[in-house]
Amino acid sequence: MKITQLEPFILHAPVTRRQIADSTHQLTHWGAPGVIIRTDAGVSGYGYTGTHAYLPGDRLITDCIAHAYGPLLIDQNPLEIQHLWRRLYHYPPLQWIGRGGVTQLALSAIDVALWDIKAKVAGLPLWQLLGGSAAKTIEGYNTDGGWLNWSLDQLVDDCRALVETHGYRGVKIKVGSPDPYDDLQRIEAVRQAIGPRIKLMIDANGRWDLTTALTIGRRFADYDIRWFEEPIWYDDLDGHAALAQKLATPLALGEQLYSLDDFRNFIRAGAVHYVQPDAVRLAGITEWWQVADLALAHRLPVVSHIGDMVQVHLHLAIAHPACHMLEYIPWLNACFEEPATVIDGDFIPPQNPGAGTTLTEAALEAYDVLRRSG
Ligand code: 0YR
Ligand code: MG
Repeated sequence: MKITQLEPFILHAPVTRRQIADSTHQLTHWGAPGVIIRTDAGVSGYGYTGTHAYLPGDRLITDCIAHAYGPLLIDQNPLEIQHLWRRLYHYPPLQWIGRGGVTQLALSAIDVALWDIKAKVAGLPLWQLLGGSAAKTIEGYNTDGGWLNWSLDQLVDDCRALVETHGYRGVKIKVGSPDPYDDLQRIEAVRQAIGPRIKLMIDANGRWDLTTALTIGRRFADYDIRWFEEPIWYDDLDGHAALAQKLATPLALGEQLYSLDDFRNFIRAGAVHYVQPDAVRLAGITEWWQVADLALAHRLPVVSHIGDMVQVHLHLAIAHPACHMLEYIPWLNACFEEPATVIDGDFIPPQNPGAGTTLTEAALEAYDVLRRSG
């Protein structure tokens, strides 16, 4: 079996409600720059990464896929993923400019497409190819009701509806307001609205400095916060280790870490409790699995960040023993042949062969800005 062609795409799909914001980002669309890898066997793999739909940046990613990695992939056997991954990851002229950022996101999309091909050739959903079982429950927690640009009333109404109407047993809300006491007020109101049994997570998206995170973080214990996510600048290992020591609330991070080595350093320093690798920010499923094994060896739970808007990570969560819970944000739902689905707070195991990444032709027609811009 041989790779014959790489066909890049860039989806820009609208977020569910006009515009959302966390402490650091504002967006109206979710971006999915990626690639369809075609083979001589008639099977095609779909892979993509996740962005904030900034076209000039997304074009760098698809150019990297098509022009930098593409020539290394043509005529290769797509089933030999570990071999290809090593070759691409360590290809000297790309390693020189890579190991993070654009080149890495490009590699992640390619790796996901290769796993999609492998599972389709096997005729299995990826979770089953990787040894998982549909008998395992993956609890969904929802992050699409807690945006920082919501008014307090809207925030509380959303969180209540997620729990009471949609059956979620966990919600995550954003913090990192200019005045952190506003955040405490929002946390208190949400905790009151959802009651004591629902898991409540908070996410500062790296906004605070160490002093603020320490001072405000001490108050979180009053609201039974399951985890405090990205409290301070992503790379500040010592700062996170200090917070982990001094706060009662567990720390979660990983969505801005790019490598197995980054995760090893944070885990070894005791700077993370909930490990949040993202297969489309790491170098694909291949490196995600390495990180999940590393976390398992330290008996730490893995709760992936979902730059892919869940599709791939649902398969991984079902298959990997360190996973029991997964984030849910529905922004790309309309794009897939089999969109990830939560019923009564739990994910439904996907049935189609592949990694869950196959796009509908209608989605490509409607949202592929690369086609449109030529
Ligand atoms: C929106 N999930 C996150 C989204 C998300 C961000 O900016 O990208 O909130 O990546 O922190 O936990
Ligand atoms: Mg986050």
